[in-house]
Parts: sequence; C-alpha cells; structure tokens
Amino acid sequence: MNFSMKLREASERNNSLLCIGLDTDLEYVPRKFLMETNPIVYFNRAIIDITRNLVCAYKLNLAFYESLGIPGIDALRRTVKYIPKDIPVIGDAKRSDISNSARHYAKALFEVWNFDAATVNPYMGEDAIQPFLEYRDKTVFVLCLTSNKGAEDFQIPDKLYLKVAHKIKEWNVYNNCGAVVGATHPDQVAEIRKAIEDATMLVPGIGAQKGDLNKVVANGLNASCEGLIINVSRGIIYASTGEQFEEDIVKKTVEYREAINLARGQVRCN
Ligand code: OMP
Repeated sequence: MNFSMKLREASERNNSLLCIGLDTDLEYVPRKFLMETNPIVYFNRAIIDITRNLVCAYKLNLAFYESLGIPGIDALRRTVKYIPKDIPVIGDAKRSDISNSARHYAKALFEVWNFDAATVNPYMGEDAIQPFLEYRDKTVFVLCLTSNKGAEDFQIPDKLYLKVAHKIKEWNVYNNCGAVVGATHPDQVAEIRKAIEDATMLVPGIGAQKGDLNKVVANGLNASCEGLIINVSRGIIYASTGEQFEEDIVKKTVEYREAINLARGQVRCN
C-alpha cells in the first residue's frame, strides 16, 4: 500500500491528523527503562503501544538515533519494525545530494530503513530530489518553509518558499511529493496550500516551538479537509518522565488530537 493510502486509512481509522515525532533523547527517558540494554527501544515501544490508536503517522528524526552510534542505529531499526504496518512512518533526515549520491540516500531510507516517506532539502534542485521521487509508492516531503528562525535568512526574503511550493506542485506528478511547512508561519501556510493545491503538508512546530495550531489547521487543510499531518515530538513524548508517564502521554496525545479535530470541525470542506 502506498504512503497516501496508508495515511488516509490510518487517519480515518484513528480520526486523527496527529503525527508523533519519536525524537527520543536518552536524557528524558523515564528511569524504569534505563535498566534495559537499549532503553530507547523500550521507551519507543511503550509510546507506540499507548498511542497507535490515536495517530495518523509517526516521524523519526534520524539525528536522535545516529548520534548514539551503533546502539542508536539498532534502536532505529527495531522501532521502525515495531510500528504497526498500517501506520505510515516518516524518516526525517532532510537529505539530498548530486543524483548519484541521492540514489543511495533514497535507497537507505526507503529500502533499508523501510520508511514510507522521507524529508528532503530542495537547495540542490530537481536532480537531487528525483531519485527519491522515483519511489512512487513512497512520499517525499520537501522543506518549503522551515519552523526555525533561520528561515528568515534565505526562505522568507523574496518569498523563496513560494518558488519551492510551486516546484513541489510540479514534482507531484505521481501524488508522492509534499511540503514541510513550520507551524510558526501560520499565515504563509495558506499561501503554500494554494500553490501546492491538494498535496500533503507536513507541519512540525506545534508544542515546544509554539506554533499556532488553530491557524495551521484553518489554513493548511486541502479542499477535501485532508492533506495535513501535524507533528508533535517533545510536546508529547516528554510530557512526563514520572511513574505515571503512560497516562500523561496518552492524555497529551488525546488533547492534541482533539484540539486538531476541533479546529478541523470549524473549516468548511467540499
Ligand atoms: P518538536 O519541536 O520537539 O515538536 O520537534 C519538531 C520535529 O520536527 C523535529 O524532529 C524537527 O527536526 C522537525 N522539523 C522542525 O521542527 N522544523 C522544520 O521546519 C522541519 C522539521 C521536519 O522536517 O520535520
């Protein structure tokens, strides 16, 4: 099943546009897992067990795993394997390179790690993205307007993000190209939605980065009231490190899912 179909089914089944970012940092893993040989694996599994009926996707940022060396790589592999097959998994590595190298990055993300989607950087242009797009059953999320302050350096002047958005529309021939847009730019979300039409938008920046959830939902849904994946990482997985961490994480996840659905309910759809 391709990414889009998997996403739609998971989203409908769980009534959710919420993606949990498994950006797991050993420093915040509850003490009870620290006895395990690879605590991140067991913490991630616990999160997946309690949230699998509440999300439309999971996203793993590879930095958190690669930075731990071989145990991190092992944790990445075992976490992706543990996620139920009917929930899409996004590999967030923000890759791209000359096409000969990009082919290998794409192979690693899609064939070795088995991600259903990946994030890529558009700075090197079309031939650096093309090897990812060739995997038609996967989805490629192109950084369009990032959530960080540095977006002001290149992306915002002259509205470079809009140029990227138009390219995403052009590259979305096989319905497998979407945009990453930070929730810290809720007004630009509307402009980008117009430019990419019905393509899927991955929106990080809710929670710890204080993006505007209501505006993002109002401005980011496509004409069918879909096409939006809202990622929360720290705001959920570090909701608590205490004994009751499972309850706290479920509570936070439900809160975010309901807040998104409430905002979605206010939007008139086709
Ligand atoms: P929290 O701020 O903890 O919710 O994490 C946000 C996640 O989204 C991290 O994995 C970031 O690397 C990622 N992200 C952004 O925060 N901003 C962006 O503009 C793009 C991404 C991303 O591509 O996912």
